[in-house]
Amino acid sequence: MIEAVKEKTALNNEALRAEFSILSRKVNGQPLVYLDNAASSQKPDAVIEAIDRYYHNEHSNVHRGVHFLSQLATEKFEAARETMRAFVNAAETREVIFTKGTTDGINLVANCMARSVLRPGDEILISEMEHHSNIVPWQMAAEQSGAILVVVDTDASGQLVMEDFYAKLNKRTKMVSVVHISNSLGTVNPVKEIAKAAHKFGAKVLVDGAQGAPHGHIDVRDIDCDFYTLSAHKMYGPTGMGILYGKAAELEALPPYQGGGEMIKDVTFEKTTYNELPFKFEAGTPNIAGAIGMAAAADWMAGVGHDKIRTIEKNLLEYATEQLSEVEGIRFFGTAEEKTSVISFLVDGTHPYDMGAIIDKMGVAVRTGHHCTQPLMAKYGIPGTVRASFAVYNTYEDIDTLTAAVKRAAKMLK
Ligand code: C6P
Repeated sequence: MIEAVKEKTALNNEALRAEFSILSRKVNGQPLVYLDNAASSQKPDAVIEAIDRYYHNEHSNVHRGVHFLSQLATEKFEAARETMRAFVNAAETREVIFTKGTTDGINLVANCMARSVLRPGDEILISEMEHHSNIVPWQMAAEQSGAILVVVDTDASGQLVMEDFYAKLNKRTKMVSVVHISNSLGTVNPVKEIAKAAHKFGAKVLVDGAQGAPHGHIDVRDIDCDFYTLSAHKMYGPTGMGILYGKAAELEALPPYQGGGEMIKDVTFEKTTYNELPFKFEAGTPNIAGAIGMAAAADWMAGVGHDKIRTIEKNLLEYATEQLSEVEGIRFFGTAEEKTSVISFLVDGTHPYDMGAIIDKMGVAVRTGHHCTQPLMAKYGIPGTVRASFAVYNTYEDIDTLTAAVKRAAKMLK
């Protein structure tokens, strides 16, 4: 029966898989089965080549020189901003701030809000399933401003309890910051509904899109969020790079984050005037190669097609759920109706670290532990999970290898 499912839904991803050179290497003497994509995906040749081309042929500092290479680098850098604008469907390129990644983007907003908007007694609403990157910056902002952190419940299947969200939303709520897709559970949150409700109370909305971006079809205008953050390295791009999208009016209203070159218009010892968007939030020489690599990744995803990416991931998730269900004593965490290609599980009588270490010897890379969501793990009363996460280049055979490895490891550990 399982074979029939496989036959009916051929993935047709052999050609695009061949664009990822790293996937043909061996690990511990075994062919690599890379299922740690939610932590960081691998990079297609097109992305690596774009970065290589930039450093070999096009490098100089941006926005600073009249010479040829500086202008070329600036052109490429600003073209990358336009590519990312289109990727998230922002209205204007000045709404796209280059950052080091999701963590950096959330820290920017939290820090700037703490210094401007937040007052003692104001409330910041987050959820139980947040990554530490969407908890700690808000705790710091609360400490600094006297605001209060309020947390929305998650139910046993890993879905937000919307009644609890509506009950906790009120006129003191100044910020609602929620994850688009949970990294530990795969749950897709109803961010459009959340934004609509939050705006009725005048609250601002940030969506942590670290796990949203890899699946494509991001539309910040449709969600109507005030801020959206993402990391390039989870969407086939380079590490240390990402964007913060912000509505122009919201970004204008915030004070600058860091001071330095690029973010200023005019400096005297008495007073500095700040640059316009997006440069107001981009102090110092930026990660030019990172921006070019990130745009190459967005272009690559567009070339594959966001629909195709989602279809492949959905088939992989269905097949993996079916296969892993056959493992004796397996428990899944995150069974929401709306979920992406992440499977978190534990096998009775085994510790996730031992499971991860043993299957690594069989060439299978998964993530084990709390996945930077310790409060969520505490809620479930577990130390962590084994997490397999799928990308567009994974195959049914990868899942067969994972399932066999988990069964073998479970036998060894019990
Ligand atoms: N999650 C994971 O294995 P950075 O490190 O800034 O690129 O992304 C942080 C981050 C924020 N929010 C969510 C939902 C995330 O999943 C992550 C990164 C990785 O799940 C590393 S902990």
